[in-house]
Amino acid sequence: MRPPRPSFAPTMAATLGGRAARQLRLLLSALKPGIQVPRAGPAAAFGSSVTSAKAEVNGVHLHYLRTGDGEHTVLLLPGMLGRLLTTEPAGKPRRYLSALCDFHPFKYPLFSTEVQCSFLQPESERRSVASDSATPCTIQSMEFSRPEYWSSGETDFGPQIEKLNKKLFTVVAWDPRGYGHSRPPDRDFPVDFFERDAKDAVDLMKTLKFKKVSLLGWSDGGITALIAAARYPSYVSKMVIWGANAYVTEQDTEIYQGIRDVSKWSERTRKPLEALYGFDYFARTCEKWVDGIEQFKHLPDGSICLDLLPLVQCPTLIVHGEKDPLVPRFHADFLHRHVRGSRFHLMPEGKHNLHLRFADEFNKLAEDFLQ
Ligand code: TYC
Ligand code: MN
Repeated sequence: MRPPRPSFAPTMAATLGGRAARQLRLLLSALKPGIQVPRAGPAAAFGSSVTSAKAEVNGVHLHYLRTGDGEHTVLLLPGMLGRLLTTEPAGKPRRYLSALCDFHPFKYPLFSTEVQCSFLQPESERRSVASDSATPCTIQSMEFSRPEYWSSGETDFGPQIEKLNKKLFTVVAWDPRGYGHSRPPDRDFPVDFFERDAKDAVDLMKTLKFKKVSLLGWSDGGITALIAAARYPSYVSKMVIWGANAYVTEQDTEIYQGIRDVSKWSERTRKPLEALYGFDYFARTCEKWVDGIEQFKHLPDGSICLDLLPLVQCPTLIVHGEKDPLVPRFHADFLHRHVRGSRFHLMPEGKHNLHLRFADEFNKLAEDFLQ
C-alpha cells in the first residue's frame, strides 16, 4: 500500500559536500584504513528526515514536506498564510554555502551537511554542492536531516512534522497555492477558494499515489479539511480539525478587521511571515484574505460550508482552545453538533495555536484518535 518515496538519486556525498567529502575520505583512509566516511545514500537512509518537494497539480506546482514511513497517511493543512518552511532557520548558527540553490523557483540557502539534493540535470552533469562551490544548481527535492528548517516554531506544523510517530504515520504537509513555497501563482480568493484548496489537497495526495488519507486541518486548513471530507468521503479516513468555522458572523467580521493591517500585528507573529513573503506580498495577501472571507458574510447564514457538514462521513475529532481569541467557542460547538458522530476535545489553556503551544498533548490526542 505504501507509495514509493520520491526517487532520490544517490548523488555524490551531498551530506558532506563533494570535494570536502572526498578530501576527508582520502585523509581518513590514509590515517586509518577501515574508517568509513558515510556517503550520501538514498532518501530512505534518513528515517527521520524530511523531504521538501513539489508536485504539479491542477496547473500549479504545489510544495509539500514529507516524513515518516507509516502505513497511515496524514495530510497537515495549514491556515491562512500558512507556511511550512521558513527561508532560514531561526536563531541557529549559520553556515551558508556561497551558492544559493535554485529550488523551483524559490531560493534556499543550502547547508551542505544537512541536505541531500536530487538534481534535475542528467547524471553526467550533476555537480556536487560543495561548501566551496559557487555554482547554483536546480534541484527537485531536498532532504532536511536536521530540524532547523521545519521545526523552528515559526512554521505552522513544526512539532507535528518532527514528532508524530514516523513508524505509524507517513506525514505530508502542504502549502496551498499562493502560500508558502507554492508560488507562483499569487494567492487569490474567489468565493470558492476553500473548495479549490480542498480539491488541490486531495489531488496532490492522489498525485503522490496515496490510496486514502487522514486530515489534520488547522483554522482555514480545518475548513479545507471539512470540505475535502464532505466532497471525497471515500478518500478521507479520519479527520482532526481545530480553529475552524463553518460560517461567518458579525462578531467574526470584527475580528477580521482587527487583523487586516499586518503592521499592527505583534512583531513575533509578523516577522517570520515578512521574512518568507516580503512585506508587500504579506500585507496584500492578508487584506485579500479578509475580503475573501467576508464574501461569506453576504451568503445565506454567512455560510462557508454549512451545506457540506452533513456529508462528512469520516470519524472526526474537533479540538478547541478555550482561550482562542480568533475563533470563538460557538464555532467548535456548532461543528460538533453538525458533523455526525464527531468527538469534541476542549483544551482549557489552548489558544489558536494550541498544537504548537501544547504540542505533546495535541500530538498524543491526534495519534490516539487516528489509530
Ligand atoms: N482562519 C484564520 C487562519 O487560517 C485565522 C482567523 C480566524 C483569523 C478567525 C481571524 O476572525 C478570525 N489562520
Ligand atoms: Mn515546472
